Amino acid sequence: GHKSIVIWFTGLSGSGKSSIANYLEKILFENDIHTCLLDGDNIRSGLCSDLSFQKLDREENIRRIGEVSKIMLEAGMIILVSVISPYRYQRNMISNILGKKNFLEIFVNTPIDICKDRDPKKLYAKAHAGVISDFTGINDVYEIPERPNLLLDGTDSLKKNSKKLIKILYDNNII
Ligand code: GGZ
Repeated sequence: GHKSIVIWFTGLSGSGKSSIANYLEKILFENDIHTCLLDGDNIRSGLCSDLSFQKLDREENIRRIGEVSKIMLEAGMIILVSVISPYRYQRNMISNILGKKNFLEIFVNTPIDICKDRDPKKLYAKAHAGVISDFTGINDVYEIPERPNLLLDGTDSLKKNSKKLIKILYDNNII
């Protein structure tokens, strides 16, 4: 058996949050651990398709994802959340709502120049060209976590980062 927890990945677009979350989910699944993955990119095409990237809408996006996480937590799952979640106060608020012992803040720290080089959807290029306004890290804020439960280097291998995640889950008696 395992305990339930919310593993909250925060970081810039292109930092590698979703790749790491997907990789971890696969490992957990192979070990018969039930998970649920909430990915900003997917959620924004469904549950939050009415929302923009302006401050109030980002707050509403994160609020809803926090509430869904809470429901899933009560269902006993391990929830993997991958969203930029740029505002420190709001990440802290969700941690308090869920209870600190139920929430792991994972900061995927990748230098913005590397995110720009990766730019899989050419969003950084568009932001630079002024086609997209309010783009996180270019013309919108990202507040780095001050005391994340775990700091990952987004340029490290998925294998290395997933090992650190498995360790923190083990150390916290989750798995
Ligand atoms: C940031 C944007 C923007 C703007 C579109 N700013 O890397 P992606 O492409 O695939 O995932 C990003 C996703 C961010 O959604 P989140 O729900 O995680 O953001 S937040 O927590 O701030 O609400 C990115 C894409 O949407 N995207 N426009 N202006 N990211």
